[in-house]
Amino acid sequence: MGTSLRNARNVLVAGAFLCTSLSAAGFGLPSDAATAGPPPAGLAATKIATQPQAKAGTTGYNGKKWSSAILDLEIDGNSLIAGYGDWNANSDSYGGPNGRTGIVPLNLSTLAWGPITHTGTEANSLIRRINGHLYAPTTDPSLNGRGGYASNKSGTWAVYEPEPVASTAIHVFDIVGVGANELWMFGSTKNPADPSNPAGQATAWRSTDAGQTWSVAKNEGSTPAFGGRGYERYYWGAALGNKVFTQATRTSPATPLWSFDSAKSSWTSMPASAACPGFSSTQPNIAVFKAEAVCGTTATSITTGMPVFNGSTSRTVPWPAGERGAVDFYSDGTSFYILTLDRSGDGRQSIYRASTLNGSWTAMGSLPSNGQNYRTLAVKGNTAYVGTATADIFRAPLGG
Ligand SMILES: [Ca+2]
Ligand SMILES: [Ca+2]
Repeated sequence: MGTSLRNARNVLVAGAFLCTSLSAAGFGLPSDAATAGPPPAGLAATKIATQPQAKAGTTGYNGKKWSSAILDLEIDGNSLIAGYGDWNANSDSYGGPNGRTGIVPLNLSTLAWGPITHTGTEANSLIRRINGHLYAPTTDPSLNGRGGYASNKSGTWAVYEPEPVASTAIHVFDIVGVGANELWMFGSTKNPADPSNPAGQATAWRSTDAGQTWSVAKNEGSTPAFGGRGYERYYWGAALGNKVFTQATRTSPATPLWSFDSAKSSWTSMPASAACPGFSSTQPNIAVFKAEAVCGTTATSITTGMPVFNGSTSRTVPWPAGERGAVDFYSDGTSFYILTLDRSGDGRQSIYRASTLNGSWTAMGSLPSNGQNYRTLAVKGNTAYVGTATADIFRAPLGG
């Protein structure tokens, strides 16, 4: 229910827009048009479903109009799970006993939506796969929910609200796993030294027994409370090998990038510049692929390529020729996929695949032009699923 500064997913590509406007204004940056060339061949994409609870939001909810965007997608067996909700519009804080946001599996054979498991949050903005199961943190617990996560780790979907997370979390933005038994959550809590502050300190929680018990692993906030009070948060975590990385946003004085070594059970501070450019930004859209973290970021460097962090240093992987950014990433462990921003504003978004993050991309194809509406993708085998800003799910065969 805490106020959110902005929905991070919506600003992933802000830097790309900046580059375009600078180019147009004659600042000497390379023109997109000069290298764009033709877009990839069209995919045979079809709309297979509309997420009903996400779509219903457009009609207003106790006077609140909220976004219908699909925020994230994952696949579990024959079920597609779509994250949705609007934690800026506080979409579930003012409603019935169970709210409207939840986990609703889409059967990929029958294309029927299954029952809803209410998650007690205004949005599920992220769905992670950890040790073969899906986890969705309670991004912004509603009046009917508490801090924690939804998961199908038991075989069926359920909501887990463990202490001390449940009664203290204002936000839970991310959840990651290390090895077989270690889980982490990242978000924010009130600062005991400043109780009037709606969310005074970034907080990370750790479990070493597969989620049975939890404790605070780190928290930090501004001293005294920063002008952006309420926005001191860990928006993301990334697990690379035995190490977990996170960095708080809007702390003053600024706090470092942190690395926790699970083998040594100790924290090490690192300069923010060691990670991806913009890694500290309000962007939890981080995908791990082959022991590197790919960072969705608002930094202007996204105009030159995809920031990748290996735990020590960062590098930039060039976008496919003619492309200027991505709105989402997806890793199936073997291949890494990107869903691009449209090409120079022509409304043409495409899917590319890489097996190694070295700038060599295979064009899977472009989606039907629909005004920059595609937001997130997941891939199963050679089939892509794409969620839109208007609650729709598209399916596109990718070929071989
Ligand atoms: Ca995603
Ligand atoms: Ca909210």
